[in-house]
Order: sequence, then structure tokens, then C-alpha cells
Amino acid sequence: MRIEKHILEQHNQSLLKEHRRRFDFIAAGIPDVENVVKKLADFQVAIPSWALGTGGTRFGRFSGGGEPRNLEEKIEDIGLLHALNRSSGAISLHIPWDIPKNAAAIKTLAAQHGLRFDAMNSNTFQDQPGQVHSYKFGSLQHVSKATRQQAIDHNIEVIRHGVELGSDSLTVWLSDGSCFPGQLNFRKAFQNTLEGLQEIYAALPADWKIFVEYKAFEPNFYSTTVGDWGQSLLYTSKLGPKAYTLVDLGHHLPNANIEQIVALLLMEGKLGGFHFNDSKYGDDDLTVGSIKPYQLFLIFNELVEGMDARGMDHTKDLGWMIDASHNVKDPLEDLLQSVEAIMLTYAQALIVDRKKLTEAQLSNDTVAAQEVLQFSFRSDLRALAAEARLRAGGALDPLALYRSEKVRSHLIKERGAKTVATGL
Ligand SMILES: [Mn+2]
Repeated sequence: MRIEKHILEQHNQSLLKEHRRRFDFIAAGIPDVENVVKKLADFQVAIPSWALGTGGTRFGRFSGGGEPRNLEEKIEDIGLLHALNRSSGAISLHIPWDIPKNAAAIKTLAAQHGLRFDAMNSNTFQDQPGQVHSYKFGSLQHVSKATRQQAIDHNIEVIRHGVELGSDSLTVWLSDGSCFPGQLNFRKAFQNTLEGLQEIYAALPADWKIFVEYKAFEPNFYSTTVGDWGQSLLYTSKLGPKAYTLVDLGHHLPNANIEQIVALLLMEGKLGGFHFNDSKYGDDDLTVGSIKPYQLFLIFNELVEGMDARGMDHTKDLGWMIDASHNVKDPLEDLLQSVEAIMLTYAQALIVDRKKLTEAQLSNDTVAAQEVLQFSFRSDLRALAAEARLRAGGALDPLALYRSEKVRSHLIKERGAKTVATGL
């Protein structure tokens, strides 16, 4: 489904007067507001191909209807999001859930929607039909060389698909680890995994990056072979300059200081990408900004400060992706909310008074430092994000337009009520 241009313009026209009032009010208090709006308009967040369907838990899954039945329909859904918010201009594919049958045609379709292909994602955490060796006890860490080789070959195949689509990075998340004490020799598991990653690294094209994602626990509950940022950094440091650590917000133990992790990885030039979601307890995969918006702000504050300190391009030097699941919401509405939360938080980080913050830090004025950060965090910048969308050709209120156009009902009519997106 596509939103007709005149419908979008009508929507914007109906909200324009009130938007102008709100924008002018907030813009008057922000020095260099044009620069902030431009940065917001340029910022793009990739949508993973597995986020378009209703997610589930190990207890059950409740389909919402109208889910995309194939890769083409997933691209259409992301194209729709991008048309509404102009900030979702990339898709991240998961192999083998979304193997393109005709890469050239898929690339053309994505381009028609203004989408590019972000990082490719491999999967050695499940067994696929017809697979020779099982990953029940791990993939790259496995005690059997044949199983490790199968996992290496899969990752190299994912790189090949990515090359055809114009992607330039591979994200490796391993579920490898152990459930019980004594099950694994930690050192051997690490060495096996490193050797496997080295073979995958050797297969990367010259301009590609590999992201090594870590996770503290689950599906393994005693140890994880890439369990935290230290272990990931150990792998990526040993691998070489094309290897980076990837931070997923939900992959830490409770109350971890993620902003500090981000700051230090950036300092080392080893932060490669970021997966957005939110959580109350663990890897809950909830809507970005729905539970701990201040933490998200503190992370973005370090991201902006750290990227600027290294002269990095906010839009393309790091990989930005949403990695969430939508168990009780319409996935497209959830994604609109997530992208909006990211844009607002990015805006808040952009307006932090860095000079004042540095002065406060240098004079040990903790009260002033907190005031500087919370001034930005408590600023309502929704009109800035809306202005960026408006200028880029998007909708002033994407969610309202999505609802008034009854997009989900149209998708159910078109695709059926009982469709299931591949991989779910
Ligand atoms: Mn992730």
C-alpha cells in the first residue's frame, strides 16, 4: 500500500498552522536550530526485515493480520514507513529468513521506495530444514570442526548476498554459550569462535565491516561466548580494523551503564553500530524510549559527543538499526513510535550545551552538569522532528496519518488476516 501524495499534503496542510506555532516557539530558544533540523532530516534508522510481523515469545504468538508474506511486501512496508517519516530509509536483511530470489529486482524495488540495504544479519542460532549439523550446542564455538565450518560457510554466503544488494556490513550475533557449569571449556570456546570469525573476516570485501554483537544471556543461561562489550572488543581487536563491536540496548545485565560503554568504544574507534529497543528486565525488545527515555538520552549524549570528538559523520559512520519485537502492537505503529523516539532523543542530544557541560565538569560542579543535561532532556523537541519530516516530504504526524488512512485494514484486505511474516 502507498499513501497518495495529495493525501499526505492534505494531512500536513490541516496541521500546518498549529505546527508553525509550536515550531517557532521552540526554535526561538535554540541557537543554530537550522543545523539541528538538517541533522534530523539526514538521520536514517534501518528497519530489520524481521520487525514487520508480529513477534512472540516462547509461550505464544498472536498474529495481527496483514503481515508481509515475502521480502517484496516487507520492502513495501518499510517504504510506507519511510514515506511517512522520511527517517526509515534503510532495510537490514536476515538470512536465511529473507534470501532474495532475484537480487537485482529486489534492489530495484528497494530503490523505488528510497531504501538502501544496511547490515546483513546471519543466523546460526537456529537449525534450518535440511541442515547437516545442528547448532544445539553452538555454532562457531562448537566442539566439532564440521559444525564450525558450516557456520563459517553460512556467514560467507550472507556476505555474498549482501554484495549483490549493495550492503557493506555483516552483523554476527551468536547465541553460542552454555546452560550449565562444566558444559564448556571457556578458553576453547573462545578460541574456536575467534578462528571462525577470522575466516569470515578474511572473506569480507575491502570496503566492508563486520559487527560483533554481544549479549549477556539467553538463549544460554550460564555463559555466553560473546557475553559483553569486553569480550566483543577482544574479538574485534584481534580481528583487525574492519571489525567493530555492536551495542544492542537490550543485551546487558540490569542497570549496566551503557552510555559509558558507548563512550569508551567510540574512544577506541571500535563502536560499529547500534541496535535500538527498550526493556524493563532483560532483552524485552520493547518500543524504543517506552521505559527508560532518560537512559536513551544519556546514551545519545555520549554518541553525539564521541562522534563529534572523532569528526565522524552521524549519518553513516555508525550503523543504526531498530531491533525490537512487537507482541501486542501493530508492528508498523510500533516502528513509527520507535523512530520518533530516536529522532527526539537525538535532537535532545544535539542541543546539549557542550561548553557549559565542560565548564561544569572542569569545576566539579555536579549540580550544574545535571542541570545542563536535564535542560535538554526536558525540552519538548517534537516540533523540530516534525519540521525535519515536513521539509523532507514526510508527514507532520505519521501515526495519525497511518491511522486515518486505515493502513492495517487495507493490508489485511490485501494480504489476509492469517499471514505470517517469514522468520516468525
Ligand atoms: Mn540486536
